[in-house]
Formats: sequence, structure tokens, C-alpha cells
Amino acid sequence: HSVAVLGAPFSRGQKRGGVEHGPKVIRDAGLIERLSGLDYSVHDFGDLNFHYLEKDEPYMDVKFPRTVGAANKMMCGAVSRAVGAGHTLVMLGGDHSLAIGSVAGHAQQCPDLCLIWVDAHADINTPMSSPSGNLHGQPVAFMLKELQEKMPAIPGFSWMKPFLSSRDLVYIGLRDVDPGEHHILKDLGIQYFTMRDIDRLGIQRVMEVTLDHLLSRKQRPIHLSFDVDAFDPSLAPATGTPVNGGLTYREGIYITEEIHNTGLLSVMDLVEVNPMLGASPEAVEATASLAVDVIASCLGQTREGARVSIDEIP
Ligand code: DIR
Ligand code: MN
Ligand code: MN
Ligand code: MN
Repeated sequence: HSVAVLGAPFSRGQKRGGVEHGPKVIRDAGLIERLSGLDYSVHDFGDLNFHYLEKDEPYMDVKFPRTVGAANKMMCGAVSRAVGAGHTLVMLGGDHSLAIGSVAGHAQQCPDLCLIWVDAHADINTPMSSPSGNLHGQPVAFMLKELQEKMPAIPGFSWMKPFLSSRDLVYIGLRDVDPGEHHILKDLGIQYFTMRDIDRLGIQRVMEVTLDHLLSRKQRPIHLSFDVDAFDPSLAPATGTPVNGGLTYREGIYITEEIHNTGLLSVMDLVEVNPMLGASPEAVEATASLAVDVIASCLGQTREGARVSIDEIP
């Protein structure tokens, strides 16, 4: 099989500078070499070239709507082409608003996809419920068919229509959910596992229920959207909105191992690595290196080691 890597240096979905350098630090932490070592043919598609519009007034409270909309339109086309060409795609953010285009482009090729959202946050605010106006807190609201009536016509987004059913989405790692978001989660009956649920059930049971919920009716392509802030800030300090009490290293890697083991991972996003927010170079390197571990694990790196053909054993 072949893996394509696509960088998305973009930060207008939130207010803190630096997250546009995420793709560079993740590559510098050795991503391409690690994936090549897993016996993939790796195609590095480089970085998308986004344009930041000079005049982009807020719409309601939504910041940079046209810039984020245009970036996601470009992302949508790029992901659709890569998946159409047969690659498993790894998208490197950039902020999480980019998942709008990433999942939309994936859905153009795979309309029956399901979505696993690993994040401290639910990212399901509508422009009305958003406390910040930042689009990285809203991407899921753009995707869901059930929220169509709650979404105003935001400039920059006329190219897309909602495409995902709320039953085809599961959250893991939540611990900072806004009131409006909590209402939507309950109202639509979305399956989610907070950090408290992980404490109660254990990550093994959480993954069993997650995959059963999404795949028991039929096998379908998986989109994994992984926000590095799902991890505990002690492991992933270089990110814009850290929240205490996050995933341990082992919980994070168990999630990705289980997703790999389905054989159904089709596209993944790794977002919100911000090298300008680490307290030290070591903090940035630790976050980027964790991102590489997550991606490699999604693509089959195992903790038990892998069998190789007998002539490769020294
Ligand atoms: C908050 C923060 N819920 C918002 N969201 C973040 O702005 O809508 N998402 N940080 O990753
Ligand atoms: Mn988050
Ligand atoms: Mn997020
Ligand atoms: Mn494999």
C-alpha cells in the first residue's frame, strides 16, 4: 500500500500564531523516515499553499470566514484527489478547522465513511453557540446533516454541503465541552467518551464500543481526526488550548493500534501542534515526536514488533 503525506500550514481557524509551522516540526521529527521503515511507499505531497485574505471581516462572531472557507476548499480537493488515487492520506495541520475540508474531500470519494474524533474538545460549536468565534471549535458542525438548519450561510463555505450523519461519529478524550456543544451532543445522541468515561471503562472497552458502534452494521472507511491536545499537556505541551487530565501515552497509542487493526483507516488528520507555544525546544520536540508516534501507530507500527521475512533478520 502507499501513504501520502500532505502538510497544511494554516492557523486562521484560531487566534494563536505558530500552528502553521506544525507540518515542518512533525516532518523534522522524522515522520517520512518512520513511515518508510514500515514498508510503505511514502509520497510526500509537500504543503498546500494557502492564501490569507487581506479583507475578511467577521461574520456574526466568526473570525476569518472567507480565509478558512477557501483553505478548506483547497484541502477538500487535495484530499479527494489523493484518496481517489488510492493513497492512505496523512494530513498534518495546522489548526483543526482544516478537518472540514479533509473530511469533506474524503467523503467525496468514500460517502460511507465514519469519523473518529480524538480531542479534548468537541469542536461542534455553531456560529451562534461558539464562545470564541474561532472556526477550529466548529468544524464538526459544518459536516453534520442534522445541524443544517442551525448553520447560517457563512461566507467562504458555499462550496460545501453537510455530508455526515451524527451516528457515524464517535468522540474520544473530551474534557472541555461548551454548554452549546453539550446540548448538541445530547440532542443528537452522539456517541462520545469523555476522559471520565475512559477512567470508568478503560481504553480497551472504549475502543471496543467505538468500533462496534461504527462498524458493526458494515465495514466502512475510517477517518481519524486526531487533535494533539487530546493528550495530557505533560506529553503534548506545544498546543494552543491544552487541558489538564488528558490521554496517557499508552491510551493514545492503544486507540491508534486498534484503529490500525481494523484495516479500514483511510485518512487521518494530526492537528494543533504549535511549536511557538512550547516552553522550551525540548517541549516542542516532545510534542512533535509524539505526533510521529501517533501517525506511525495508525499505520501499523506495533509495540510487540513485526514479523519480517527471514532474510531480513541479521
Ligand atoms: C472552544 C475551544 N470550545 C471554542 N475549542 C478548541 O473555541 O469553541 N478546540 N480549542 O480545539
Ligand atoms: Mn482540541
Ligand atoms: Mn480540535
Ligand atoms: Mn499492517
